[in-house]
Order: sequence, then C-alpha cells, then structure tokens
Amino acid sequence: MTIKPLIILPDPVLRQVSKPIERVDADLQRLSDDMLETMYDAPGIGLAAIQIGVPRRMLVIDLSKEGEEKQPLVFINPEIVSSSEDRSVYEEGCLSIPDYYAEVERPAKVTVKYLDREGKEQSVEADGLLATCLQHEIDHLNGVLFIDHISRLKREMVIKKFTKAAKSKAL
Ligand code: GNR
Ligand code: NI
Repeated sequence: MTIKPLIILPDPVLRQVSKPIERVDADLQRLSDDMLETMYDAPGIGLAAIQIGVPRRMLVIDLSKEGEEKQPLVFINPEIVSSSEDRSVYEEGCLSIPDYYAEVERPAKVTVKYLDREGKEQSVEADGLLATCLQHEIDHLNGVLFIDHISRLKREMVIKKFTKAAKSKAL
C-alpha cells in the first residue's frame, strides 16, 4: 500500500468529472487500499479518487474514532437515489483545501446505491455525518468542492489565498 500525494486547490484536476468504473478487479482494489492509506495518513474521514489524481468514480470513508477498530468503506460508482427534504448543517473541511473550514447545509438523509469492494451492488440509507460525508465525496466525483456551497465572497477569498500559496511554492 502506498500513500499518494494529495491534489490541492486550485489545481484544475479537482474540477474534472470522474468516469464510471467498468471493472472491479485487483488493480481497482489496490487503488482503494492506496486511497484508504492516504486518507488515514492525512488524516481524514473520506477521500475521492480524484484527490490523488485518478478521475474514476470511487471514494472511501472511515468514520471510526481514534483508538476504535477501523471501519473502512469503499463506494464504487455511487449514486444518490433519494435525498430528504430536511437539511442539516455541518462544519466541513477538505483534504484538498487544508486548514479551511466552513458550515455547509445539505440534505440530512440520502440513499446511495453503489458497488462494494467486491463489485457487489449495495445500497445504504445514510444520515448524520455519513450522509454529509457521502455527499461531500460524491460532489468530488462531479468536480464540485464544498466551497461551491458557501457564499461567493468566502469562496473567492479561499481560492485567492490558495492561488497565492501555490504561486509562492512553484519554482
Ligand atoms: O476529512 C474530512 N472531513 C470532513 C468533515 C466534514 C465534512 C466532510 C469531510 S470530508 C474530509 C476529507 C475530504 O476532503 N474528503 O473529500
Ligand atoms: Ni474533500
């Protein structure tokens, strides 16, 4: 397993729309292992493949707490098939936008259809943090970032700050 470098704002790779996965094979399982290792190392509670530069529709999540047994979840070709009317607000962050946090309102519950790590069709009714995290990660597969759900003024400030930081690091 390998820890991969994370793609950081304003890299245009983050705006790519990821393509469906056609075959769940050993290569894909290796990619999911690398994504989990990269997520645990960061540390984060979720990661989409595009965040390590792979434009494929796969994401990983682990909401277990420190010291608890790990609960790695792999979602391949996930699709939101229904969303609740009621909303909830969470303070979100993103490994591709380090050290920036903002409140985002989203549907409180979602039902997501997906393939698991073995390629078997599954469906989950998620609420709480899992619902928020699944929506945040599925947004990544569509080139959408959590800052797209905040005010334009705040979003432009964040993008400006990260653009400056990237320029000062470039050689
Ligand atoms: O680690 C993460 N924490 C988090 C907190 C609130 C809502 C969403 C997230 S996902 C984020 C990791 C990440 O960037 N996934 O794409
Ligand atoms: Ni993110």
